[in-house]
Amino acid sequence: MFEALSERLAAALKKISGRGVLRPEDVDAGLREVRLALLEADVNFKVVKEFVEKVRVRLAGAEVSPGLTAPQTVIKAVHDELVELLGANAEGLRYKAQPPTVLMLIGLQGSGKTTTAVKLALLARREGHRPLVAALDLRRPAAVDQLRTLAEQEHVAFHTGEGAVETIALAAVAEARRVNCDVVVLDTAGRTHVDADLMAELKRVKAALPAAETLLVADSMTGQEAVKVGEAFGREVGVDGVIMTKLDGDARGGAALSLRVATGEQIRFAGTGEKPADLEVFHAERMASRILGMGDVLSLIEKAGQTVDREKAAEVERHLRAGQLSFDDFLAQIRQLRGMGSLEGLLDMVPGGGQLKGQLAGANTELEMKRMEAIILSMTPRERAHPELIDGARKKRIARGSGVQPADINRLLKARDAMQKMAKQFGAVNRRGKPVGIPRLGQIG
Ligand SMILES: Nc1nc2c(ncn2[C@@H]2O[C@H](COP(=O)(O)OP(=O)(O)OP(=O)(O)O)[C@@H](O)[C@H]2O)c(=O)[nH]1
Ligand SMILES: [Mg+2]
Repeated sequence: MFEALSERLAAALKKISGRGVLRPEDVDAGLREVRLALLEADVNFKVVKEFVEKVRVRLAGAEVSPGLTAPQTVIKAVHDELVELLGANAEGLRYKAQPPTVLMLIGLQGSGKTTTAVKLALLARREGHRPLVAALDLRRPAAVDQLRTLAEQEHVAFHTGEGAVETIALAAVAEARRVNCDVVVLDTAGRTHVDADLMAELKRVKAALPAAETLLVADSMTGQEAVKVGEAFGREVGVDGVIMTKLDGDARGGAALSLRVATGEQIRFAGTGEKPADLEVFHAERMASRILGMGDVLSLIEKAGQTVDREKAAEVERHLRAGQLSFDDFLAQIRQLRGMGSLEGLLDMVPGGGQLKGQLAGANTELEMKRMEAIILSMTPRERAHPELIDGARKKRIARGSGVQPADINRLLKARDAMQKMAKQFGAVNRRGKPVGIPRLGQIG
């Protein structure tokens, strides 16, 4: 999730010079790139402006933090500001002391309200509560059936009715009391655009149930519209929190920032798939790290300092830059990564790592690393130094030697190519003709 924005910011920030002093022109250059990256990620332009100014204030007169390079200092400031903007505290469902807890889901058509209603019901049940979902989307009979079917599949209590939506909402609460349910999730109708009729309907429901919490469900693919949508629902109906859906897709990330600013409310949950279990409490820290694609830069620096063999790292780096990544280098990288913890956790912390992680998705990465190591150890020194020598016959021999399939060898060759390609991108030379100073595994610390 958020890969597009994170890759973009990673590219942007590496253009800042790596000098030890944070000069105003470095800050300007960095912030210009941050602004462009955010705009391209579809963050609303007003939000971008505000955000960039806040980072500028944060950086005004700041010195390069001890142990960090200038770009890392800017990254840290952007990261800290993101966390602050997104809201530092992750919070799950707020249950009412006096049941039932009523949650009203509102949002545009197709944003994910119906799916999320069932997801929230299951979350409540996991937390020991008894949920009921109610269909208030009466314009489309199919909408009622959709919720009914999902509820039945998950054995969640369901209610609907006919007539005025606010009457049905009240009846749903009464029904919940009758069947001893203490959480009621109201699924409302959506429209393709912010629409006066819909707003009036939602207001009536809300007036009938003053104790309900209103959660705006928003598709994370929503672009510049996000602020308009957030402001309209906030102003007309009132919003107590936001749920971002479809964060498993290639969401560009902008909507989370825009909605947070537009509604003034926290992003509370993240939908991460179509299945009823795919809902997570939203974590600002985690999200900010992902947006940056640098992950938690500081903890990476800490970890790297403890385990990196600097000389070997420098050599790998030289080879990467020259476009000659050998399998000896690759082996050193793998071993270094393994010494530092889980590969996936680490990839989150490395610029561009999201890309690699995508390619590894679903794999058992620990096992995969061991397998890679075995394969490399079955290569001759010449093959390690010159991977281009590895033809079909050699692949077969290496596969036999390491007890894997030739397809596994191909995967490893591809992984090396991907790493090499990434390194070439990051190793590019900046405008002033100096190598770009981005944090790399071998360099930081
Ligand atoms: N991948 C993914 N798909 C999701 C997620 N949430 C919802 N969807 C899908 O998005 C589509 C629309 O979801 P609904 O729950 O029907 O949306 P809605 O807001 O109820 O739509 P209307 O009732 O038409 O206003 C469905 O195909 C869902 O499966 C999510 O977090 N990830
Ligand atoms: Mg629906």
